[in-house]
Amino acid sequence: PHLQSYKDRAEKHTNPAARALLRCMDAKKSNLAVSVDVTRTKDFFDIIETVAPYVCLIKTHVDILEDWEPSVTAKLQELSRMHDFLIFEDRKFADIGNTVALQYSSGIHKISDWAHIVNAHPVPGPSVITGLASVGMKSKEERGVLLLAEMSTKGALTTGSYTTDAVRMARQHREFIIGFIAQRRMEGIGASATDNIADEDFLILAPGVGLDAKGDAMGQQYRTPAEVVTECGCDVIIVGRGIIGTGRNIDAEEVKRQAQRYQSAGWEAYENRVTKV
Ligand code: UP6
Repeated sequence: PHLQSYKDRAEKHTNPAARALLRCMDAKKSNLAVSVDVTRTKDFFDIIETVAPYVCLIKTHVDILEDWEPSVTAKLQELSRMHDFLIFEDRKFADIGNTVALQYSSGIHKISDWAHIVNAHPVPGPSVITGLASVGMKSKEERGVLLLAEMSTKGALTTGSYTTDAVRMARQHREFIIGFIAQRRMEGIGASATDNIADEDFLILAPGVGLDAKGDAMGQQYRTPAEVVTECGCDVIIVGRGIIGTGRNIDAEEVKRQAQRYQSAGWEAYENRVTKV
């Protein structure tokens, strides 16, 4: 599917959240997700309002907001409708089915109420999917889950049979698992002769993307949009500090400039991929 256009894939995908994301990517000519990793709500919204025209997806870690209040997610949903982007809460669920169902639906954040997409570590086995599906598949809204098949960090344990088994798990739940956090394409991995892989379309969202730095002091590793999208076939580039910077003060002009720069680089990398054949 990585040689097909986002538009064609949007028409064929069976999950509503995946369809909505692919449609938005095509409409806005953007495969850029911005990771808004800041601790103050004001900065959070300043960044989102600045980058909104350039993104298909806003990735959040709402649990790092020091002054979070229920109105934050209401406002986030409003911005998502106004500026046409989806919301991905990077919660990385990793517990037994019953617990993840509660973490997804309840607590102060009530993630399933507002996040189109969430993610989960496959480490507990298929029950993590059953747990999340018991909430997400009941929702009237568009909901989908990504499994973390690979991580971007140095020394990550997400390799070999772990990754293969993650893909096998996803293949059993294609109505709800829309793809992976990974560094390359995953279709067909670990498939048996009886699996119908011809129409498999997993969205690949890749973190660890940067144009200027190769990594940080805490194990993060960066690749360029061209490496990630053109060479490795990933669909969405996830960029945090490359766009929002590392300083305590947010420079809106610079954030805007970087968002435009990554949007162009990501889209050019995609065009180079789909026209390569
Ligand atoms: N993230 C990774 N690597 C993974 C999974 N998730 O970096 O394998 C997330 C981080 C962060 C963002 O939690 O929110 O993607 C990357 O931020 P950065 O671009 O500032 O490094």
